[in-house]
Amino acid sequence: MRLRSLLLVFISIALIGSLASAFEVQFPGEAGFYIGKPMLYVITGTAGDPASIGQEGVYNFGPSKATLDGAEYYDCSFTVEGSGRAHFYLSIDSANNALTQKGITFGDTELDITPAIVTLKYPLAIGKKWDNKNTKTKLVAKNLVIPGLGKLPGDLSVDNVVAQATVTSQTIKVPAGSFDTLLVETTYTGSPLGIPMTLIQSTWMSEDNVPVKRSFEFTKPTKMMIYAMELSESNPDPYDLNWDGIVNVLDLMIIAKSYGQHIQYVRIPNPDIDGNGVVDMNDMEFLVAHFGKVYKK
Ligand SMILES: [Ca+2]
Ligand SMILES: [Ca+2]
Repeated sequence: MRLRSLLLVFISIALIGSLASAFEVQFPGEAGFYIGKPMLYVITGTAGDPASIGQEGVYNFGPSKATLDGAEYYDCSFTVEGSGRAHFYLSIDSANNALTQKGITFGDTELDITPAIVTLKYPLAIGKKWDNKNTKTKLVAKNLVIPGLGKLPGDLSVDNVVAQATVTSQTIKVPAGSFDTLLVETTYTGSPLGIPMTLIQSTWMSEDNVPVKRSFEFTKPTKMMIYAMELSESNPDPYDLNWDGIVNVLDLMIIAKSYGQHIQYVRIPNPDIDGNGVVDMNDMEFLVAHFGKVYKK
């Protein structure tokens, strides 16, 4: 009897696990990266000013572009008022269903990766892995701060940087709500100046292709968080669901598409405007009441 109930518990856990994680993120095309639509994140970890923890910043994927080594990249930025801006140079590779990263700048520090590295390879699904072992990847860092060594005086060049990514699933709670996510963990290893170094970049992707949480940390030679941030609002405006600056029929279509659905985890855009857990007439009425409203971008 005891065994049977134990068995039941295990079966239920297995079922819950499979239900919670039964999604894949397909390559969403250019439109699926929310280009130029501001997303709010709260800083939860930093190697910089500890006072910035708890501060909110705005992340933008583009829309402006930068040319690096003769190729165009979206200039994606994370801006915290009063304490500067970090840039991520990303490219949507439609031919290979991937998102690639060319470089990062934060403060004085500049990182350049040649060739650009694949950070997300679609479709994203549990158990998926990829790496850059077939390419010789070089990282050049200017004004890099290494834990235990301080700020390096010249450029630091690291040959044969190995990046290995794995995808698992996780349900997480961030200020924007509870999300069912796919966790993409990329481990970077290399030996600058003969010192073995490991960096782990983690991105928790929602089923709507939104990074709900991100972190970047050294695990070798010492453990040090470079940055960590979490999505702080699921929708900057609850009625302008697609963030194009106006409440209109396109937003209504988002509700219509998921009408009647029960929303267990937060969706982006979130059709459950009133947050009662189901996409229903209330949400329609809220949206209709704000129909035609124009928002400043
Ligand atoms: Ca809209
Ligand atoms: Ca609702």
